[in-house]
Amino acid sequence: MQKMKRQLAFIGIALTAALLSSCNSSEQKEKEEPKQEAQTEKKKEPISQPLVSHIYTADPSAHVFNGRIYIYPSHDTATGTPEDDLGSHFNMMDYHILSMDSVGGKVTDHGVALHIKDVPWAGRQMWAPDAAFANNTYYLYFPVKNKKDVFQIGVATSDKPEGPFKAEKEPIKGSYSIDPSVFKDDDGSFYMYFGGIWGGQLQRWNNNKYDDSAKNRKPEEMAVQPRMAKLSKDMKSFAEPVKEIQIVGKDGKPFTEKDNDKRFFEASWMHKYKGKYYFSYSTGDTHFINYATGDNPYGPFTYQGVVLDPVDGWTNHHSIVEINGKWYIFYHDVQLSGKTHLRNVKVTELKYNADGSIQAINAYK
Ligand code: FUB
Repeated sequence: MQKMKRQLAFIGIALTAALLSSCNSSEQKEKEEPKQEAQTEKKKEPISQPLVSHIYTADPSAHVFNGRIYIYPSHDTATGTPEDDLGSHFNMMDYHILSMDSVGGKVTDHGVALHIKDVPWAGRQMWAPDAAFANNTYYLYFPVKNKKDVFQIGVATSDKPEGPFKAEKEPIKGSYSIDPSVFKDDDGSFYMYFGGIWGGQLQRWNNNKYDDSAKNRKPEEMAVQPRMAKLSKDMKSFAEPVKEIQIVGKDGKPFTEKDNDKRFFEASWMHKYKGKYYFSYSTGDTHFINYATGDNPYGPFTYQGVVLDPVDGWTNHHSIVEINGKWYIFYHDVQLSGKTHLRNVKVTELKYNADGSIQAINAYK
């Protein structure tokens, strides 16, 4: 009898505890819901809208050719490739060139400019391209994995800025990794800046030699630096061996991997402002676009600060260009899809301070 009473008392306690805990969790829920509402109310407003919404576009490299603005973006598509740290979900297969007569003007999509099936050496993943004009020809530079799954950089030509482009049969000799960006200096020389770590494979290239087994750098190790080479007059080959660029802090020292809010990750871009060379890049896993300045195209480049704060989506990639006396940054976020591999390109004005420093941009109000 005594035992039964004890059992009944235990059951009573257990039931009361269960009831209380269910009350607590529904209270908890109630507490969480308004919090979510408050977050929705404070939803951040983008400072600019996608340039096109009928296709997903990313990594915009902008240029002014013949007085018109041309944008050379990646063309994101939903291929269902599972997401991983190597960026396999960025499984793009072609390029579409966009153009407009002014910032804010109507944007034209010129259709497929180059498809992976027309690049004889390509395997998969057409990533961020760039373009240049020389020799009365438009050159499209693009990274794609070769048939051994190693990224290299290809070149294709056209007599029109919007293409269609015809790819060379082989990648640029000595090229590797991703995100080519081609800069024309005032003396007419062209330089290509490139590279990207992790899925971009730059950590596997040391002294221009490929080592498949090379791992991502450890926090205390020196950060991997971007690469560059002068282009030959034919614009289809390097005029010199690929060089490593030095990005250094104000103390003159290169960054270590743990300085990942400052060190180079991918998305090189070079522009010149008042005689100085501005090398800008993405910090990848910390999502900033940063910049460093130097006195010549080879560097070293001294870290200066942030150009663009993290945008919605994992990647951050940009180009900086002067149009009719004003400077603009072309960039992307994921406003249309909310998905990291389905991005949309945008543009906003970029301003300098009197000392030549760039006013950091936050893409949301
Ligand atoms: O678009 C694929 C890759 O994502 C680019 O090459 C990187 O810069 C990053 O934006």
